[in-house]
Amino acid sequence: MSKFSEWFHNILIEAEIIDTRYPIKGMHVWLPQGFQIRKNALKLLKSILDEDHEEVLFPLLIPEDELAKEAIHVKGFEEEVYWITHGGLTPLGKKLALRPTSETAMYPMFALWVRSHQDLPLRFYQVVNTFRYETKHTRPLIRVREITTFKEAHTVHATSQEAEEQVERAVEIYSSFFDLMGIPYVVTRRPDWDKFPGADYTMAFDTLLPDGKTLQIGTVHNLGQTFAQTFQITYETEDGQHEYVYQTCYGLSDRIIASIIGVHGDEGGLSLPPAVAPYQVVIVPIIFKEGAQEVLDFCSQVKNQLSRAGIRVHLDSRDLRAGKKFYEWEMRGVPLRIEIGPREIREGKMVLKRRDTPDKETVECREDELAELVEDRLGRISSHLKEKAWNMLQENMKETDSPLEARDIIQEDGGVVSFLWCGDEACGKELEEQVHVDILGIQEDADGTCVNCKQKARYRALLARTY
Ligand code: PR8
Repeated sequence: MSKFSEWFHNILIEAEIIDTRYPIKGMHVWLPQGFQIRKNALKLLKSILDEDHEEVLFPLLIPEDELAKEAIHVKGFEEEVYWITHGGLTPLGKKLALRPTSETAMYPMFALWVRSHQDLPLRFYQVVNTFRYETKHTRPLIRVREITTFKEAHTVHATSQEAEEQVERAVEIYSSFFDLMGIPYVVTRRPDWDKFPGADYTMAFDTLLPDGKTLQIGTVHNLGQTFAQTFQITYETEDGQHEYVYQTCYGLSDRIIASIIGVHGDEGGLSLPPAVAPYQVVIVPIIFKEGAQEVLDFCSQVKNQLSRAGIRVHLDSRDLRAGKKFYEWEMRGVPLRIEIGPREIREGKMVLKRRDTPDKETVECREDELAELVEDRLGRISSHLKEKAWNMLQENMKETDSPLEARDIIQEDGGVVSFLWCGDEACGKELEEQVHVDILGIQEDADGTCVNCKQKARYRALLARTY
């Protein structure tokens, strides 16, 4: 197990994110701390999506014949589907699949809903659990068999151009979501052999974890008319013709939380972006034998002030050593700590300690300016975490014009290597084998010669070791 892998597993337990002891491989229990981070992240995401999407909720089970209808799609998922075969003791006439994703649950219904061009576009999303019998090594939050936080959006359009535009819009939506949490990413168009089963093409977001491996954290698929033809989703045009619709879908998973933890954490534990931290601020009273009540009362007032300003704040009044509390809240990643003792009260000051920097700062605590001051520091923490994470990604992106050099870079330093590529599948697969990595995807058109086969290059492509 790599150092990061070990760190990641330990922090999930120590910071009480999830309990991995549930007796089914790849399925875990969200604990209150983890659940709060998840809830805050989903709240941010929903607030962006709700601007022009509608939230729905489809059943978990999909009848076998619907799942099997779209041949390429079902082929892509056949090894990963969990089946329900019985209701109690009675064998079911028709097997039911636990959704691995919901295209085949939703699209037969879309066929009923879409009638005329006036019904379009449709933009739906749901946040549900999906099930995939992953055969690769499972890892908590990263590769699970029950994806508990599957946010899937599905859109329906009259024209191919509108679907294209929706793909761009979805990339913008996910970019702004990841930006709020300071998670850096590269966006690529996946190679054809690695696209979503049934899609015309797939755009993917990948971030870099500290062990130099990338993690795919989101995907956007242009489905073209493939599913529309399979499920007969048609609409009547203004001049009375019947046309197939164009569709897109895009999804995120528990990997959102994995990346928040992995990208920002350090040897002290979690370091949470204020946007998702369960507590953004913790107040630790510094208590001596004398004047304890006065300190606690003062801390309470500070807490109320911050709380009134909408800041998620906790006063840790437990009868424990302050040092122990510091350690615990740092490990849990609380962005800002406020320390107040008798001396601070006397001097009208308080001590601020940011999780993301080593220094402490003593500030005046004028009541009317306090919330503003704390908000300012939380803003600085967000920017700093984001900047640090982006720098880390950029420092670990290298260019190469030789497969051997690519292999050496990846083996020694990990990270993302970019190169010129012809775009041919056989050449790409040969390259993947030679370098022992995956091609993440292509980023732009390019001139020159392919790093592997020396034919004309069509793209700049990225490769990395991936999760
Ligand atoms: C779709 N249909 O399904 P996608 N554990 C954790 N995260 C995972 C796992 C797993 N086992 N498998 C995939 N993901 C489309 C889009 C509706 C929505 C994450 O797309 O199969 C990956 O980060 O690409 C992936 O980007 C996302 O779920 C969506 O899955």
